Amino acid sequence: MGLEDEIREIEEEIAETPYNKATEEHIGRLKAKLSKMKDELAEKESGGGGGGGYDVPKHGDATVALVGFPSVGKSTLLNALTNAESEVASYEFTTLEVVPGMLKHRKVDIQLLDVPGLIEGASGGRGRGREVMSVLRSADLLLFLVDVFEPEGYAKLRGELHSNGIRMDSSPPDVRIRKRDRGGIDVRTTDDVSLSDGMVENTLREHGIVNAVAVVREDVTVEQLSDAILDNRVYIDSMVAVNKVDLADGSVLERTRETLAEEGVDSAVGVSAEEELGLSTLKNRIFDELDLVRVYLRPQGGEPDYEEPVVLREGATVGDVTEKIHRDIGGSFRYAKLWGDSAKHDGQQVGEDHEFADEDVVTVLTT
Ligand SMILES: Nc1nc2c(ncn2[C@@H]2O[C@H](COP(=O)(O)OP(=O)(O)O)[C@@H](O)[C@H]2O)c(=O)[nH]1
Ligand SMILES: [Mg+2]
Repeated sequence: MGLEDEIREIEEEIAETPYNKATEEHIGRLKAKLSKMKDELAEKESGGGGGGGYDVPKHGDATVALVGFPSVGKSTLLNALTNAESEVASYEFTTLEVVPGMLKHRKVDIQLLDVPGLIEGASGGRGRGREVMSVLRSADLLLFLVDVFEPEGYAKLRGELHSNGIRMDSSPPDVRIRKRDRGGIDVRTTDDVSLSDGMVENTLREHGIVNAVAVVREDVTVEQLSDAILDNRVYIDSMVAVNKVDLADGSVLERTRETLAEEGVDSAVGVSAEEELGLSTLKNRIFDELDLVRVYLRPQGGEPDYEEPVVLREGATVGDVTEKIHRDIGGSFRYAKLWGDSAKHDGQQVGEDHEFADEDVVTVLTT
């Protein structure tokens, strides 16, 4: 029996088994087994490896990958959003051509990647699954592009990415597994965890771990627990744009809206790549979803450089900026002077731990 058949059998068994206290452990074990087998399948079909191998050069301040089936309008959108003059040469992969474009928006250089060839079953090694997935895994944000007439494509795409270890719009579960040489499995959980200790233990065993301390500090599902054990998942935010709205009437739009809402999407951006409609809304949404902070450097005694901010992820500190500009400033950090939303007053003196707000101005003083 092939792996696919085994997976189907287990799925059926789970569906047919009523869930109660008596069957809970058994179902937990089945689910652990299932997630492990699905992982093996994805690995096998994609030719091994959890991604990696095909490094996309990092350009710009952040990278957004366009995800969509053929003909939804990815190329058209890339051309409409990015400056053709600034287009870098395509990255050549063994069999995959990723077309990059640079979008400068609100002073941030956002690299958009048009990743062609994402077809249903791409994860299954048909097409160029492994390369596609490794490009997607390296992105800071996934922009799903959905054809207004085929909103069902969205769930399929997400399914493909999910089975390749890409976890969208969630954080890594708060689970720590420390393997050890002996002592069996020691499970520690916080009060809000609903999985039983036995279930956690079984899941670890399903993954071949027999000696470990497992600390679960969040109410995770069996799948999330498996994710934590496997440790080869990537966690990426995503957003949705619906393309070709120029062709759709009200009832089509309404159906699309409903289909997406069923998938938990209530804020897709409607665009027409061809007619260039909705693009500024889309750019702003991309910018917002990236959760960036822009920091303007001000040389001591000089004026801030408002043209070229240092771009960092939300939550970045003064220390992150000094790290980034270290080569330019030299010396070691003494303190920083700060202006902007995160400053208590103009020119506030702060240390390396201080967290920036967007559009802060900073002067770094070194020895
Ligand atoms: N009417 C309309 N056609 C579009 C739009 N965007 C793309 N198209 C057309 O759809 C076809 C596929 O677009 P393309 O960008 O090549 O799709 P890709 O395969 O996802 O890169 C082309 O004929 C485009 O001209 C749109 O917003 N409206
Ligand atoms: Mg294309």
